[in-house]
Amino acid sequence: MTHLDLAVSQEITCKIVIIGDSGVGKTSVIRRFANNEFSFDVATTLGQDFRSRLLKVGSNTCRLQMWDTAGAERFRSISSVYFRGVNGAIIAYDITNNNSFNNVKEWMGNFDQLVDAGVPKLLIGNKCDLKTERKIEKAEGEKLAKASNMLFGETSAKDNINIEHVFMKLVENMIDMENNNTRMTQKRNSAGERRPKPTFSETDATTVKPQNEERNVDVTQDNSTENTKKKCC
Ligand SMILES: Nc1nc2c(ncn2[C@@H]2O[C@H](COP(=O)(O)OP(=O)(O)O)[C@@H](O)[C@H]2O)c(=O)[nH]1
Ligand SMILES: [Mg+2]
Repeated sequence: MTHLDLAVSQEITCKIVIIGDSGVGKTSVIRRFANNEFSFDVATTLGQDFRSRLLKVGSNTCRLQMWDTAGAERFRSISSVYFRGVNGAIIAYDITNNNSFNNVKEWMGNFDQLVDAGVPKLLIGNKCDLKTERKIEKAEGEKLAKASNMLFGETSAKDNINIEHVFMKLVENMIDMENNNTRMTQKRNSAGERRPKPTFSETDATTVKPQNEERNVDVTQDNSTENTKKKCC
């Protein structure tokens, strides 16, 4: 884990993963948010890859790395490396596909086995542009999310509906969570207890965003698509 010198750089890196059945639109959602692009012909490359986008958060810069399963979910063979150091997760289903909704619980179970319970999760019902083909009512998604303590939103990667909003909600939650952890850690430290490992990768998140600062966040597009052999620090 690398700690940045904040005098030199104010940038932190946060990692989110997206999971869910094949075909629900995971890759499309990431591409829409990272590069504002969409295609019906999404080429599948096996392995993991991620895209990133720079977000201006308060006076700091967050490089949001969005890791894609890149097809591995078809074989239920997502490596645990995918979840390492994760700060937030998106679990996706397709509102026109009952199976993809029924499988959400299984995806959540997989995630919870590998990742700290406190990591914020967002449930999305994607393809909400397909109104006449809808099988899952919005209220069902909301209910499941509430019962599982997840954020929720319906999205369309195709028509760019709600994508920006749900990602920002997740990032805000990740930052809140980290600020709370840091405050608890500071209390524990002053009581002489051992400091737990920080969730955010490159520096303490207190530097990310002062609590109560205005939330909505300026966004700077960063069009880099990167290959994942690189370790997410
Ligand atoms: N109508 C519609 N199609 C979508 C949407 N998102 C993805 N798709 C299409 O659904 C198919 C599967 O998308 P993909 O991103 O590969 O899903 P993944 O397997 O979960 O990564 C592709 O043909 C996409 O173009 C959406 O919001 N609306
Ligand atoms: Mg995909």
